[in-house]
Amino acid sequence: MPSHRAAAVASAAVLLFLSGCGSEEEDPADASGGTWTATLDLTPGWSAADPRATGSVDITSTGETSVRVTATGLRPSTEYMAHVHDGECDENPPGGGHWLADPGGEDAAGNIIELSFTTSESGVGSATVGSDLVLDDRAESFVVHAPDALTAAEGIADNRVLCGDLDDD
Ligand SMILES: [Cu+2]
Repeated sequence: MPSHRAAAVASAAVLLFLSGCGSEEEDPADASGGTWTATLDLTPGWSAADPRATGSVDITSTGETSVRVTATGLRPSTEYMAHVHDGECDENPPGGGHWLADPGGEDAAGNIIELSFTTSESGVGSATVGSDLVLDDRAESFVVHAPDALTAAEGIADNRVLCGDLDDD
């Protein structure tokens, strides 16, 4: 007797995959948003005054913006300002002007991405700031500014200590 061959009756199981109603949609025309990183390097004007200064920044900008900056080698217990800028670091001055959310709007709070941090006694500073503004590809760099009083005391023409060109992740 030939061995019985079990006839497997494969019933076609109809599987209903219920996809979620809210499928993800991306608008290819929307150039806003993204993530960027930059290594912050000394600008030429400060290379003699603060030779060990360096830093980094991580930016996530999707719907809203979060900026995290860390820096070392700065002056102790000093408040620094920082912004997203619209020029590259090899421009003069390094980083050009502020990135403006509305290019026709004011160069002021509410239309720029700005943060400040105060360094420790060992010259280390960090900060994380959130903003409702969403960056776009006009954002080119991140600049850390020394206080004007320190800049003047050092006899340096520009207060831009650190600058980093933003790289898209
Ligand atoms: Cu600035």
